[in-house]
Amino acid sequence: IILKNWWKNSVVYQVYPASYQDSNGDGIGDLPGITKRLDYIKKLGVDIVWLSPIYKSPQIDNGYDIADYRAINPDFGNMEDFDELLNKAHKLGLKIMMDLVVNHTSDEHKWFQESRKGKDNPYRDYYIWRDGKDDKAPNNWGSFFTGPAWKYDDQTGQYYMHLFAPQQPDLNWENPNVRHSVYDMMNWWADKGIDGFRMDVINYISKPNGLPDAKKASDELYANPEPLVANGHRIHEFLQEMNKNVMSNHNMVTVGEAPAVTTEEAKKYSNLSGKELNMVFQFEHMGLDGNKNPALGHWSDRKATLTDLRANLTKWQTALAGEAWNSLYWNNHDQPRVVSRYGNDSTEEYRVLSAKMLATILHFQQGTPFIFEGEEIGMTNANFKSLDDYVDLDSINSYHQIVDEQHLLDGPTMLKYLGIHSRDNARTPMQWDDTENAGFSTGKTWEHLNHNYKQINVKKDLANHDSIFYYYQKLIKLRHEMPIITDGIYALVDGNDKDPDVYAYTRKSQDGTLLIIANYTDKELQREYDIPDNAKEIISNYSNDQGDKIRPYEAKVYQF
Ligand code: TEU
Ligand code: CA
Repeated sequence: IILKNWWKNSVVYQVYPASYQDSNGDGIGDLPGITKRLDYIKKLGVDIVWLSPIYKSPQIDNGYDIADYRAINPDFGNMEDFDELLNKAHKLGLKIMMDLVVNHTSDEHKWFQESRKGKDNPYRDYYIWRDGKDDKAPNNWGSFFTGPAWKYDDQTGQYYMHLFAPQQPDLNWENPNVRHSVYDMMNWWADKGIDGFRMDVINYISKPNGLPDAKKASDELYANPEPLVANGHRIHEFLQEMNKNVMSNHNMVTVGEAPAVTTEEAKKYSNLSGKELNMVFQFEHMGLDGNKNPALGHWSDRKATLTDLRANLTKWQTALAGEAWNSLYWNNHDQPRVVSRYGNDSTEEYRVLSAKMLATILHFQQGTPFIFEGEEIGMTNANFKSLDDYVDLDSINSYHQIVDEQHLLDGPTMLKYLGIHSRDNARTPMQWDDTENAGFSTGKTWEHLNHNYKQINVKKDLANHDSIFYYYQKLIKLRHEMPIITDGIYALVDGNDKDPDVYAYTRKSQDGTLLIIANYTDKELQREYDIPDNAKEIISNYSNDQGDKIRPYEAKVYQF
Protein backbone atom coordinates (compact mmCIF):
# COMPACT_ATOMS: atom_id res chain seq x y z
CA ILE A 1 0.00 0.00 0.00
CA ILE A 2 1.03 3.56 -0.63
CA LEU A 3 0.74 5.75 2.43
CA LYS A 4 -0.41 9.25 1.66
CA ASN A 5 2.04 11.92 2.82
CA TRP A 6 4.59 9.29 3.86
CA TRP A 7 7.28 11.95 3.65
CA LYS A 8 5.78 13.72 6.66
CA ASN A 9 7.38 11.38 9.17
CA SER A 10 10.40 10.59 7.02
CA VAL A 11 13.98 11.66 7.61
CA VAL A 12 16.27 12.49 4.69
CA TYR A 13 20.02 11.90 4.50
CA GLN A 14 21.98 13.97 1.96
CA VAL A 15 24.92 12.38 0.18
CA TYR A 16 27.44 14.59 -1.63
CA PRO A 17 28.67 11.96 -4.10
CA ALA A 18 32.19 13.25 -4.71
CA SER A 19 32.90 13.20 -0.97
CA TYR A 20 31.17 10.06 0.28
CA GLN A 21 33.12 6.94 -0.69
CA ASP A 22 35.63 6.34 -3.46
CA SER A 23 35.59 2.76 -4.77
CA ASN A 24 38.35 2.81 -7.39
CA GLY A 25 41.17 4.87 -5.90
CA ASP A 26 40.88 7.92 -8.15
CA GLY A 27 40.24 10.14 -5.14
CA ILE A 28 36.65 10.93 -6.14
CA GLY A 29 33.62 9.44 -4.44
CA ASP A 30 31.37 7.44 -6.75
CA LEU A 31 28.13 5.49 -7.09
CA PRO A 32 29.56 2.04 -6.28
CA GLY A 33 31.01 3.65 -3.16
CA ILE A 34 27.60 4.99 -2.13
CA THR A 35 25.98 1.62 -2.84
CA LYS A 36 28.52 -0.02 -0.56
CA ARG A 37 27.63 2.42 2.23
CA LEU A 38 23.83 2.06 1.97
CA ASP A 39 23.86 -0.46 4.82
CA TYR A 40 25.44 2.18 7.01
CA ILE A 41 22.80 4.72 5.99
CA LYS A 42 20.10 2.15 6.70
CA LYS A 43 21.57 1.56 10.14
CA LEU A 44 21.17 5.25 10.92
CA GLY A 45 17.48 4.69 10.26
CA VAL A 46 16.66 7.36 7.68
CA ASP A 47 13.99 6.85 5.02
CA ILE A 48 15.22 8.84 2.03
CA VAL A 49 18.64 9.42 0.50
CA TRP A 50 19.07 12.67 -1.42
CA LEU A 51 21.90 12.48 -3.92
CA SER A 52 23.49 15.77 -4.90
CA PRO A 53 23.90 15.84 -8.72
CA ILE A 54 25.38 12.72 -10.28
CA TYR A 55 24.72 13.67 -13.90
CA LYS A 56 27.20 14.23 -16.70
CA SER A 57 28.87 17.55 -15.98
CA PRO A 58 32.13 19.41 -16.52
CA GLN A 59 32.02 19.93 -12.70
CA ILE A 60 32.60 23.68 -12.76
CA ASP A 61 30.20 23.86 -9.83
CA ASN A 62 30.54 20.25 -8.63
CA GLY A 63 27.73 18.90 -10.76
CA TYR A 64 25.30 21.81 -10.39
CA ASP A 65 26.24 22.46 -14.02
CA ILE A 66 24.60 19.62 -15.93
CA ALA A 67 25.61 18.71 -19.48
CA ASP A 68 23.25 15.75 -19.86
CA TYR A 69 20.31 15.13 -17.54
CA ARG A 70 20.00 11.52 -18.63
CA ALA A 71 23.61 10.40 -18.23
CA ILE A 72 25.84 9.74 -15.22
CA ASN A 73 29.03 11.72 -14.66
CA PRO A 74 31.77 9.22 -15.70
CA ASP A 75 33.79 9.99 -12.56
CA PHE A 76 30.83 8.68 -10.55
CA GLY A 77 30.18 5.58 -12.67
CA ASN A 78 27.58 4.71 -15.28
CA MET A 79 23.86 4.00 -15.56
CA GLU A 80 24.28 0.36 -14.48
CA ASP A 81 25.97 1.60 -11.33
CA PHE A 82 23.01 3.87 -10.75
CA ASP A 83 20.50 1.06 -11.31
CA GLU A 84 22.38 -1.05 -8.82
CA LEU A 85 22.34 1.75 -6.27
CA LEU A 86 18.61 2.28 -6.77
CA ASN A 87 17.90 -1.43 -6.54
CA LYS A 88 19.86 -1.96 -3.39
CA ALA A 89 18.34 1.14 -1.80
CA HIS A 90 14.84 -0.10 -2.56
CA LYS A 91 15.66 -3.54 -1.21
CA LEU A 92 16.74 -1.90 2.03
CA GLY A 93 13.56 0.18 2.10
CA LEU A 94 15.37 3.42 1.33
CA LYS A 95 13.98 5.92 -1.15
CA ILE A 96 16.15 7.88 -3.57
CA MET A 97 15.71 11.61 -4.07
CA MET A 98 17.50 13.12 -7.07
CA ASP A 99 18.83 16.65 -7.37
CA LEU A 100 17.02 18.56 -10.11
CA VAL A 101 18.99 21.53 -11.41
CA VAL A 102 16.81 23.31 -13.96
CA ASN A 103 17.27 27.00 -13.31
CA HIS A 104 20.34 26.60 -15.51
CA THR A 105 22.32 23.96 -17.38
CA SER A 106 26.01 23.64 -18.13
CA ASP A 107 27.25 25.57 -21.16
CA GLU A 108 28.22 22.12 -22.44
CA HIS A 109 24.61 20.95 -22.56
CA LYS A 110 23.55 20.30 -26.14
CA TRP A 111 20.65 22.77 -25.78
CA PHE A 112 23.14 25.54 -25.10
CA GLN A 113 25.60 24.37 -27.75
CA GLU A 114 22.76 24.70 -30.26
CA SER A 115 21.39 27.88 -28.74
CA ARG A 116 24.59 29.85 -29.11
CA LYS A 117 24.99 28.89 -32.80
CA GLY A 118 22.59 31.46 -34.19
CA LYS A 119 19.63 33.70 -33.52
CA ASP A 120 17.31 31.48 -35.55
CA ASN A 121 18.46 28.17 -34.06
CA PRO A 122 15.44 26.24 -32.70
CA TYR A 123 17.14 26.18 -29.27
CA ARG A 124 17.96 29.91 -29.26
CA ASP A 125 15.04 30.67 -27.02
CA TYR A 126 15.92 27.92 -24.52
CA TYR A 127 18.19 30.48 -22.84
CA ILE A 128 17.98 34.18 -22.05
CA TRP A 129 19.76 36.18 -24.77
CA ARG A 130 19.70 39.97 -25.01
CA ASP A 131 21.46 42.75 -26.88
CA GLY A 132 23.83 44.87 -24.82
CA LYS A 133 23.04 48.44 -23.83
CA ASP A 134 25.62 50.98 -25.05
CA ASP A 135 28.25 48.25 -25.30
CA LYS A 136 27.48 47.11 -21.79
CA ALA A 137 25.53 44.19 -20.34
CA PRO A 138 21.72 44.32 -20.70
CA ASN A 139 21.29 45.20 -17.01
CA ASN A 140 23.27 45.72 -13.81
CA TRP A 141 22.76 42.30 -12.26
CA GLY A 142 25.64 40.49 -10.60
CA SER A 143 26.19 36.75 -10.52
CA PHE A 144 25.91 34.98 -7.14
CA PHE A 145 29.44 33.76 -7.77
CA THR A 146 30.83 37.32 -8.29
CA GLY A 147 31.15 39.33 -11.52
CA PRO A 148 28.29 40.23 -13.86
CA ALA A 149 25.27 37.97 -14.51
CA TRP A 150 25.75 38.33 -18.27
CA LYS A 151 28.32 36.99 -20.69
CA TYR A 152 28.90 38.36 -24.16
CA ASP A 153 29.03 35.69 -26.84
CA ASP A 154 31.00 36.58 -29.97
CA GLN A 155 29.22 34.17 -32.27
CA THR A 156 25.99 36.15 -32.34
CA GLY A 157 26.98 39.40 -30.65
CA GLN A 158 24.49 39.01 -27.80
CA TYR A 159 24.73 38.42 -24.07
CA TYR A 160 23.29 35.42 -22.19
CA MET A 161 22.19 35.46 -18.57
CA HIS A 162 23.90 33.39 -15.90
CA LEU A 163 22.85 33.99 -12.28
CA PHE A 164 25.63 31.62 -11.23
CA ALA A 165 28.92 30.89 -13.09
CA PRO A 166 29.32 31.89 -16.77
CA GLN A 167 29.36 28.14 -17.48
CA GLN A 168 25.84 27.90 -15.98
CA PRO A 169 23.52 29.70 -18.46
CA ASP A 170 19.97 30.26 -17.16
CA LEU A 171 17.17 28.41 -18.91
CA ASN A 172 14.32 30.49 -20.29
CA TRP A 173 11.24 29.21 -18.48
CA GLU A 174 9.03 31.55 -20.51
CA ASN A 175 9.53 29.08 -23.35
CA PRO A 176 7.00 26.22 -23.08
CA ASN A 177 9.44 23.90 -24.91
CA VAL A 178 11.93 24.35 -22.09
CA ARG A 179 9.31 23.55 -19.50
CA HIS A 180 8.06 20.45 -21.28
CA SER A 181 11.59 19.22 -21.97
CA VAL A 182 12.20 19.43 -18.23
CA TYR A 183 8.94 17.62 -17.39
CA ASP A 184 9.78 14.86 -19.89
CA MET A 185 13.17 14.42 -18.27
CA MET A 186 11.63 14.31 -14.79
CA ASN A 187 9.12 11.70 -15.91
CA TRP A 188 11.94 9.67 -17.42
CA TRP A 189 13.63 9.50 -14.01
CA ALA A 190 10.35 8.85 -12.24
CA ASP A 191 9.63 5.97 -14.61
CA LYS A 192 13.05 4.60 -13.75
CA GLY A 193 11.80 4.35 -10.19
CA ILE A 194 13.34 7.24 -8.32
CA ASP A 195 11.24 8.57 -5.46
CA GLY A 196 11.54 12.34 -5.55
CA PHE A 197 13.41 15.51 -6.36
CA ARG A 198 15.26 18.20 -4.48
CA MET A 199 14.96 21.19 -6.79
CA ASP A 200 17.92 23.52 -6.99
CA VAL A 201 17.08 27.26 -6.65
CA ILE A 202 13.67 26.42 -8.05
CA ASN A 203 12.18 29.72 -6.92
CA TYR A 204 14.53 31.63 -9.26
CA ILE A 205 13.12 30.25 -12.53
CA SER A 206 10.59 32.98 -13.23
CA LYS A 207 12.43 36.15 -14.23
CA PRO A 208 10.74 39.58 -14.23
CA ASN A 209 9.33 41.06 -17.44
CA GLY A 210 11.80 43.39 -19.11
CA LEU A 211 14.67 42.30 -16.83
CA PRO A 212 14.97 45.72 -15.16
CA ASP A 213 18.04 46.94 -13.23
CA ALA A 214 18.15 45.95 -9.57
CA LYS A 215 18.99 48.22 -6.61
CA LYS A 216 22.71 48.55 -6.07
CA ALA A 217 24.52 49.76 -2.96
CA SER A 218 27.38 52.20 -3.64
CA ASP A 219 30.13 49.79 -2.56
CA GLU A 220 28.78 46.90 -4.61
CA LEU A 221 30.22 46.22 -8.06
CA TYR A 222 26.97 44.75 -9.35
CA ALA A 223 23.42 44.71 -8.13
CA ASN A 224 22.03 41.69 -6.30
CA PRO A 225 19.29 40.32 -8.58
CA GLU A 226 17.79 38.13 -5.89
CA PRO A 227 14.86 40.43 -4.96
CA LEU A 228 13.86 40.42 -8.64
CA VAL A 229 14.38 36.76 -9.50
CA ALA A 230 13.27 35.01 -6.30
CA ASN A 231 9.56 34.12 -6.21
CA GLY A 232 8.95 35.70 -9.63
CA HIS A 233 5.53 36.50 -11.05
CA ARG A 234 5.02 33.17 -12.87
CA ILE A 235 6.64 30.84 -10.34
CA HIS A 236 3.45 29.33 -8.94
CA GLU A 237 2.01 28.85 -12.41
CA PHE A 238 5.19 26.99 -13.48
CA LEU A 239 5.25 24.76 -10.41
CA GLN A 240 1.57 23.91 -10.72
CA GLU A 241 2.15 23.00 -14.34
CA MET A 242 5.13 20.86 -13.32
CA ASN A 243 3.05 19.21 -10.63
CA LYS A 244 0.27 18.41 -13.12
CA ASN A 245 2.72 17.00 -15.65
CA VAL A 246 5.00 15.13 -13.26
CA MET A 247 4.36 14.92 -9.54
CA SER A 248 0.64 14.18 -9.69
CA ASN A 249 1.34 11.04 -11.75
CA HIS A 250 3.91 9.55 -9.39
CA ASN A 251 4.26 8.75 -5.71
CA MET A 252 7.13 11.12 -5.00
CA VAL A 253 8.47 13.63 -2.52
CA THR A 254 9.63 17.10 -3.53
CA VAL A 255 11.58 19.81 -1.77
CA GLY A 256 12.40 23.09 -3.43
CA GLU A 257 15.52 25.02 -2.56
CA ALA A 258 14.16 28.52 -2.11
CA PRO A 259 16.53 31.27 -1.03
CA ALA A 260 14.79 34.51 0.00
CA VAL A 261 11.50 32.72 0.56
CA THR A 262 9.15 34.23 3.13
CA THR A 263 6.64 32.28 5.20
CA GLU A 264 3.85 33.80 3.08
CA GLU A 265 5.44 32.49 -0.12
CA ALA A 266 6.28 29.15 1.48
CA LYS A 267 2.61 28.65 2.28
CA LYS A 268 1.97 28.69 -1.45
CA TYR A 269 4.91 26.50 -2.51
CA SER A 270 4.39 23.83 0.11
CA ASN A 271 0.67 24.15 0.74
CA LEU A 272 -0.93 21.02 2.12
CA SER A 273 -3.32 21.08 -0.84
CA GLY A 274 -0.37 19.57 -2.72
CA LYS A 275 -0.59 21.61 -5.91
CA GLU A 276 3.09 22.54 -5.98
CA LEU A 277 5.85 21.11 -3.78
CA ASN A 278 5.82 19.15 -0.53
CA MET A 279 8.22 21.55 1.20
CA VAL A 280 10.89 24.16 0.62
CA PHE A 281 14.29 24.87 2.10
CA GLN A 282 14.08 28.33 3.62
CA PHE A 283 17.32 30.22 4.31
CA GLU A 284 16.53 32.73 7.02
CA HIS A 285 18.08 30.65 9.80
CA MET A 286 21.23 30.35 7.65
CA GLY A 287 21.53 34.12 7.29
CA LEU A 288 21.64 35.10 10.96
CA ASP A 289 25.43 35.27 11.12
CA GLY A 290 26.03 37.15 7.88
CA ASN A 291 28.05 40.35 7.57
CA LYS A 292 26.28 43.61 8.37
CA ASN A 293 27.83 45.01 5.20
CA PRO A 294 25.85 43.58 2.23
CA ALA A 295 28.93 43.82 -0.01
CA LEU A 296 30.50 41.13 2.20
CA GLY A 297 27.49 38.78 2.13
CA HIS A 298 27.96 35.86 4.51
CA TRP A 299 31.71 36.46 4.89
CA SER A 300 31.90 37.26 8.57
CA ASP A 301 32.79 35.86 11.99
CA ARG A 302 29.64 37.04 13.66
CA LYS A 303 27.87 34.42 15.77
CA ALA A 304 24.12 33.92 15.60
CA THR A 305 22.42 34.51 18.94
CA LEU A 306 19.97 32.00 20.34
CA THR A 307 17.38 34.76 20.48
CA ASP A 308 17.56 35.31 16.72
CA LEU A 309 17.74 31.64 15.89
CA ARG A 310 14.80 30.70 18.09
CA ALA A 311 12.69 33.60 16.85
CA ASN A 312 13.27 32.48 13.29
CA LEU A 313 12.60 28.79 13.81
CA THR A 314 9.51 29.68 15.84
CA LYS A 315 8.23 31.94 13.10
CA TRP A 316 8.47 29.09 10.57
CA GLN A 317 6.96 26.53 12.94
CA THR A 318 3.93 28.66 13.69
CA ALA A 319 3.36 30.29 10.29
CA LEU A 320 3.22 27.02 8.37
CA ALA A 321 1.36 24.94 10.98
CA GLY A 322 -1.79 23.40 9.53
CA GLU A 323 -1.29 25.09 6.16
CA ALA A 324 2.00 23.97 4.70
CA TRP A 325 4.96 21.75 5.57
CA ASN A 326 8.44 22.67 6.82
CA SER A 327 11.78 21.19 5.95
CA LEU A 328 14.21 21.13 8.89
CA TYR A 329 17.95 21.40 8.38
CA TRP A 330 21.18 22.65 9.91
CA ASN A 331 23.54 21.60 7.17
CA ASN A 332 23.98 20.97 3.50
CA HIS A 333 26.79 21.06 0.94
CA ASP A 334 26.67 24.88 0.80
CA GLN A 335 26.76 25.58 4.53
CA PRO A 336 29.47 25.38 7.18
CA ARG A 337 29.28 22.50 9.64
CA VAL A 338 26.67 23.29 12.28
CA VAL A 339 28.66 21.99 15.24
CA SER A 340 31.35 24.57 14.40
CA ARG A 341 28.83 27.25 13.50
CA TYR A 342 26.08 27.17 16.13
CA GLY A 343 27.63 24.61 18.46
CA ASN A 344 31.11 24.39 19.99
CA ASP A 345 33.92 22.29 18.53
CA SER A 346 36.65 23.70 20.78
CA THR A 347 36.84 20.60 22.98
CA GLU A 348 35.86 16.99 22.35
CA GLU A 349 33.37 17.06 25.21
CA TYR A 350 31.62 20.19 23.94
CA ARG A 351 31.67 19.00 20.35
CA VAL A 352 29.72 15.89 21.24
CA LEU A 353 27.35 17.64 23.65
CA SER A 354 26.61 20.58 21.38
CA ALA A 355 26.11 18.42 18.27
CA LYS A 356 23.48 16.44 20.18
CA MET A 357 21.94 19.62 21.59
CA LEU A 358 21.49 21.12 18.13
CA ALA A 359 20.09 17.85 16.81
CA THR A 360 17.57 17.82 19.65
CA ILE A 361 16.37 21.35 18.91
CA LEU A 362 15.80 20.49 15.25
CA HIS A 363 14.52 16.93 15.36
CA PHE A 364 11.62 17.64 17.71
CA GLN A 365 10.23 20.35 15.44
CA GLN A 366 7.42 19.87 12.94
CA GLY A 367 8.62 19.13 9.44
CA THR A 368 10.85 16.73 7.58
CA PRO A 369 14.43 16.67 8.93
CA PHE A 370 17.41 16.59 6.57
CA ILE A 371 20.79 15.31 7.76
CA PHE A 372 23.91 16.08 5.73
CA GLU A 373 26.58 13.38 5.49
CA GLY A 374 28.95 13.55 8.43
CA GLU A 375 26.55 15.59 10.56
CA GLU A 376 25.56 12.33 12.28
CA ILE A 377 29.12 11.97 13.62
CA GLY A 378 29.61 15.66 14.35
CA MET A 379 32.06 16.48 11.55
CA THR A 380 33.48 19.98 11.94
CA ASN A 381 34.60 22.81 9.68
CA ALA A 382 37.92 22.12 7.98
CA ASN A 383 39.09 25.69 8.44
CA PHE A 384 41.79 25.47 5.76
CA LYS A 385 44.70 27.82 6.29
CA SER A 386 45.68 28.69 2.73
CA LEU A 387 43.71 29.81 -0.32
CA ASP A 388 45.36 26.97 -2.26
CA ASP A 389 43.48 24.47 -0.12
CA TYR A 390 40.11 25.70 -1.40
CA VAL A 391 38.35 24.11 -4.37
CA ASP A 392 34.94 25.81 -4.35
CA LEU A 393 34.66 28.46 -7.07
CA ASP A 394 32.48 30.70 -4.90
CA SER A 395 35.11 30.76 -2.13
CA ILE A 396 37.99 31.44 -4.52
CA ASN A 397 36.11 34.06 -6.57
CA SER A 398 34.92 35.81 -3.42
CA TYR A 399 38.45 35.99 -2.03
CA HIS A 400 39.76 37.61 -5.21
CA GLN A 401 36.89 40.02 -5.50
CA ILE A 402 36.86 41.15 -1.88
CA VAL A 403 40.62 41.21 -1.25
CA ASP A 404 42.23 41.94 -4.63
CA GLU A 405 39.58 43.91 -6.52
CA GLN A 406 37.54 45.78 -3.93
CA HIS A 407 40.08 45.88 -1.07
CA LEU A 408 37.25 45.50 1.42
CA LEU A 409 39.22 43.07 3.60
CA ASP A 410 42.84 42.06 3.98
CA GLY A 411 43.90 38.53 2.98
CA PRO A 412 44.23 37.04 6.48
CA THR A 413 40.77 38.32 7.51
CA MET A 414 39.17 36.90 4.39
CA LEU A 415 40.96 33.58 4.95
CA LYS A 416 39.57 33.52 8.46
CA TYR A 417 36.06 34.10 7.08
CA LEU A 418 36.54 31.36 4.47
CA GLY A 419 37.49 29.05 7.33
CA ILE A 420 34.16 29.85 8.93
CA HIS A 421 31.80 30.02 5.93
CA SER A 422 33.34 28.44 2.84
CA ARG A 423 31.29 25.74 1.18
CA ASP A 424 34.40 23.56 1.23
CA ASN A 425 33.84 23.08 4.97
CA ALA A 426 30.93 20.80 4.13
CA ARG A 427 32.62 19.05 1.25
CA THR A 428 35.68 17.44 2.83
CA PRO A 429 35.62 13.65 2.42
CA MET A 430 33.46 11.56 4.72
CA GLN A 431 35.44 10.33 7.72
CA TRP A 432 34.93 6.58 7.87
CA ASP A 433 37.86 5.47 10.01
CA ASP A 434 41.35 6.43 11.18
CA THR A 435 43.29 4.80 8.34
CA GLU A 436 44.91 6.76 5.52
CA ASN A 437 42.48 9.21 3.91
CA ALA A 438 39.91 8.27 6.54
CA GLY A 439 38.88 5.16 4.62
CA PHE A 440 37.40 7.42 1.95
CA SER A 441 39.94 6.69 -0.78
CA THR A 442 43.28 5.03 -1.39
CA GLY A 443 44.24 7.79 -3.86
CA LYS A 444 44.92 11.51 -3.72
CA THR A 445 41.58 13.02 -2.72
CA TRP A 446 39.95 15.72 -4.90
CA GLU A 447 39.40 17.82 -1.79
CA HIS A 448 41.59 17.77 1.31
CA LEU A 449 40.43 15.80 4.29
CA ASN A 450 39.68 17.48 7.55
CA HIS A 451 42.83 16.99 9.66
CA ASN A 452 40.77 15.64 12.57
CA TYR A 453 39.63 12.35 10.96
CA LYS A 454 41.64 10.24 13.40
CA GLN A 455 39.55 11.63 16.27
CA ILE A 456 36.22 11.98 14.45
CA ASN A 457 35.09 9.07 12.30
CA VAL A 458 32.29 6.60 11.73
CA LYS A 459 34.19 3.60 13.06
CA LYS A 460 34.73 5.32 16.38
CA ASP A 461 31.12 6.44 16.66
CA LEU A 462 29.76 3.00 15.85
CA ALA A 463 31.90 1.51 18.63
CA ASN A 464 30.61 3.90 21.30
CA HIS A 465 27.05 3.72 22.50
CA ASP A 466 27.11 7.33 23.67
CA SER A 467 28.17 8.63 20.27
CA ILE A 468 26.52 11.30 18.18
CA PHE A 469 25.63 8.61 15.64
CA TYR A 470 23.51 6.65 18.09
CA TYR A 471 21.91 9.85 19.33
CA TYR A 472 20.76 10.64 15.77
CA GLN A 473 19.64 7.05 15.37
CA LYS A 474 17.48 7.43 18.46
CA LEU A 475 16.02 10.76 17.33
CA ILE A 476 15.01 9.19 14.02
CA LYS A 477 13.50 6.17 15.75
CA LEU A 478 11.50 8.38 18.09
CA ARG A 479 10.09 10.30 15.11
CA HIS A 480 9.00 7.05 13.52
CA GLU A 481 7.40 5.77 16.70
CA MET A 482 5.77 8.90 18.11
CA PRO A 483 3.13 10.61 15.94
CA ILE A 484 3.28 13.66 18.22
CA ILE A 485 6.68 14.55 16.72
CA THR A 486 5.00 14.80 13.32
CA ASP A 487 1.60 16.19 14.38
CA GLY A 488 2.02 17.98 17.69
CA ILE A 489 1.41 21.71 17.95
CA TYR A 490 4.57 23.72 18.53
CA ALA A 491 4.74 26.46 21.15
CA LEU A 492 7.51 28.17 23.06
CA VAL A 493 7.38 27.75 26.83
CA ASP A 494 5.89 30.95 28.33
CA GLY A 495 8.52 33.65 28.51
CA ASN A 496 11.17 31.57 26.77
CA ASP A 497 11.39 34.06 23.90
CA LYS A 498 13.32 36.30 26.30
CA ASP A 499 15.75 33.67 27.57
CA PRO A 500 19.14 34.37 25.95
CA ASP A 501 20.58 30.96 26.78
CA VAL A 502 17.98 28.20 26.90
CA TYR A 503 15.57 27.13 24.17
CA ALA A 504 12.44 25.52 25.64
CA TYR A 505 9.40 24.53 23.60
CA THR A 506 6.55 22.07 23.69
CA ARG A 507 4.72 19.91 21.20
CA LYS A 508 1.15 19.03 22.12
CA SER A 509 -1.38 16.61 20.68
CA GLN A 510 -4.09 14.23 21.90
CA ASP A 511 -1.18 11.96 22.86
CA GLY A 512 0.06 14.43 25.45
CA THR A 513 2.97 16.83 25.66
CA LEU A 514 6.64 16.86 24.79
CA LEU A 515 8.82 19.44 26.52
CA ILE A 516 12.13 20.12 24.80
CA ILE A 517 14.85 21.94 26.79
CA ALA A 518 18.19 22.88 25.29
CA ASN A 519 21.06 24.86 26.77
CA TYR A 520 22.71 26.77 23.91
CA THR A 521 25.69 27.79 26.05
CA ASP A 522 28.70 26.32 27.82
CA LYS A 523 27.42 27.66 31.15
CA GLU A 524 25.66 25.74 33.89
CA LEU A 525 22.23 27.31 34.33
CA GLN A 526 19.29 27.13 36.69
CA ARG A 527 15.79 27.03 35.15
CA GLU A 528 12.38 26.01 36.43
CA TYR A 529 9.76 24.55 34.15
CA ASP A 530 6.40 22.96 34.92
CA ILE A 531 7.11 19.27 34.73
CA PRO A 532 4.60 16.81 36.21
CA ASP A 533 5.96 14.08 38.49
CA ASN A 534 4.97 11.35 36.08
CA ALA A 535 6.98 12.93 33.23
CA LYS A 536 9.38 10.61 31.52
CA GLU A 537 12.68 11.73 30.04
CA ILE A 538 12.78 10.21 26.55
CA ILE A 539 16.17 11.42 25.39
CA SER A 540 19.06 13.45 26.77
CA ASN A 541 22.71 14.10 26.01
CA TYR A 542 23.57 13.70 29.73
CA SER A 543 22.79 10.82 32.05
CA ASN A 544 21.29 11.39 35.52
CA ASP A 545 18.92 14.29 35.00
CA GLN A 546 19.48 17.05 37.55
CA GLY A 547 16.12 18.75 37.23
CA ASP A 548 16.39 22.52 37.45
CA LYS A 549 20.14 22.46 36.98
CA ILE A 550 20.94 22.53 33.27
CA ARG A 551 24.52 21.67 32.41
CA PRO A 552 26.59 23.04 29.47
CA TYR A 553 24.88 22.22 26.16
CA GLU A 554 22.47 19.95 27.98
CA ALA A 555 19.45 18.89 25.96
CA LYS A 556 16.56 16.80 27.26
CA VAL A 557 13.05 15.94 26.29
CA TYR A 558 10.22 15.06 28.67
CA GLN A 559 7.03 13.32 27.73
CA PHE A 560 3.86 13.65 29.80
O1 TEU B 1 22.58 26.86 -4.18
C1 TEU B 1 22.01 28.12 -4.33
C2 TEU B 1 22.73 29.05 -3.48
O2 TEU B 1 23.86 28.89 -3.14
C3 TEU B 1 22.00 30.15 -3.01
O3 TEU B 1 22.12 30.15 -1.63
C4 TEU B 1 22.46 31.42 -3.63
O4 TEU B 1 23.85 31.47 -3.72
C5 TEU B 1 21.96 32.54 -2.82
O5 TEU B 1 20.62 32.66 -3.11
C6 TEU B 1 22.58 33.86 -3.08
O6 TEU B 1 21.98 34.75 -2.19
C7 TEU B 1 22.36 25.91 -5.14
C8 TEU B 1 23.25 24.72 -4.86
O7 TEU B 1 22.92 24.18 -3.61
C9 TEU B 1 24.67 25.14 -4.97
O8 TEU B 1 25.57 24.12 -4.60
C10 TEU B 1 24.90 25.57 -6.38
O9 TEU B 1 26.20 26.07 -6.52
C11 TEU B 1 23.92 26.64 -6.82
O10 TEU B 1 22.58 26.36 -6.46
C12 TEU B 1 23.92 26.75 -8.30
O11 TEU B 1 23.36 25.62 -8.88
CA1 CA C 1 36.12 7.04 -7.66
